[in-house]
Amino acid sequence: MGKKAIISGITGQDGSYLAELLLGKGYEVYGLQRRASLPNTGRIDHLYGRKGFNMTYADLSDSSNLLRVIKKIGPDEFYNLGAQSHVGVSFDVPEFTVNTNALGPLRILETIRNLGLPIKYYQASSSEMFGKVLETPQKVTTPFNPQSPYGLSKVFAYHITKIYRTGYSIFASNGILFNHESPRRGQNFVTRKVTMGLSRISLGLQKTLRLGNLDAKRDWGYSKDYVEAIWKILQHKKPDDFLIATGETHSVREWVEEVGKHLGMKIEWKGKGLKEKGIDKKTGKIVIEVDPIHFRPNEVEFLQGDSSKARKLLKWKPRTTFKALAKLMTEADLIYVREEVAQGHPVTK
Ligand code: NAP
Ligand code: G4F
Repeated sequence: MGKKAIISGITGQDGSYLAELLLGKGYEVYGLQRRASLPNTGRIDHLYGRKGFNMTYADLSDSSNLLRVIKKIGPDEFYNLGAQSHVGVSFDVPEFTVNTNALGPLRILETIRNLGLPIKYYQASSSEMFGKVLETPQKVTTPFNPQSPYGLSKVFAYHITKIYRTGYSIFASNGILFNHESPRRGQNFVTRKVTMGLSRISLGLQKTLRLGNLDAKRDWGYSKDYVEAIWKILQHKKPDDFLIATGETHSVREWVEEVGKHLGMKIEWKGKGLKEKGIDKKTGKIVIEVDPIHFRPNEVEFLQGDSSKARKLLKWKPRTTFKALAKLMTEADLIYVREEVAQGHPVTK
């Protein structure tokens, strides 16, 4: 019989790709779904009915429910991907963010400890923990300097995972993943916001796209490549902490230009600060404007990861470049937007 894995956050970007990966490897997958007033399973609807795929209600804020579910399933592996994952939103809902992202992992680890079962635990740690970076490129050994409630909640989760590993001999590992994107990325993260927005503009369905800090730089990879690393981390012979990144860094501005190219635009920048505009040279139209509503109280300006430890010990490396990522996401969103229009979705001019 195949291994059993629980995935929290299965309805999210990474959870959906990880579920596909594990099912392909013959796992029995148990996804944790939280209650929502509208369907929240769009990314995994295609998996219902597939052999080995199971879903159950659970919430990372509910210890008794986590205990019941983990005890009943008795998994070999627990992938904790569930989180309030939006950095900007974490300034608006800091307590909820900490409850889910910091205390959620503690609740799972306490359950594993109390049950005394040999469950391997994966914690979805984040490059956001490096915050205002103290070293470049960032390594597994680089000190953390978080700048948001989200970043700090993940620092707690990172350390509590290490503490349960060393204190109670639980196989508990951290994957410090740098930004990773895909056509399944939430639409309020900058890469997807740009691929969706510029696709709509190219089809004449929207006039401009309003963004925040255009100069922020990120080390962007592809979610499908990164879930392979997540799986490999729990297959490693001993629990440990790994950093997963491409090693390349690009600005939001470069992402906009690259996406624009795939839509036949040539975006040039005019003006400074809040007055800066991105103009499509081919049409002369303004396609990007700056809106301070998207600025954060504290910003993480720069991230670039050194994943040499994972490349050596896990034999993992990213396969998708920045340019390839922009191409695949833009192509997917052009189709997505056309389908939205065909289905009569409202057009936001
Ligand atoms: P995502 O698309 O936002 O998915 C987050 C998932 O967590 C969703 O399934 C969400 O459920 C679930 N969730 C939220 N609050 C919950 C709660 N209280 N109880 C149970 N489930 C809850 O995020 P992602 O991009 O796939 O990222 C996966 C994990 O990796 C997250 O922990 C994130 O913080 C971390 N991470 C992501 C990146 C990245 O660049 N993507 C980088 C580093 C680390 P709903 O669908 O119902 O909202
Ligand atoms: O796409 P973002 O919202 O991602 P951010 O803040 O880097 O967080 C993501 O990556 C983390 C790993 O480092 C994860 F842990 C976290 O869960 C999440 O997946 O913003 C990227 C950059 C930021 O500097 C932001 O200020 O883009 C800048 N930005 C500029 N305009 C914008 C916008 N971000 C968003 N969301 N929306 C904008 O309009």
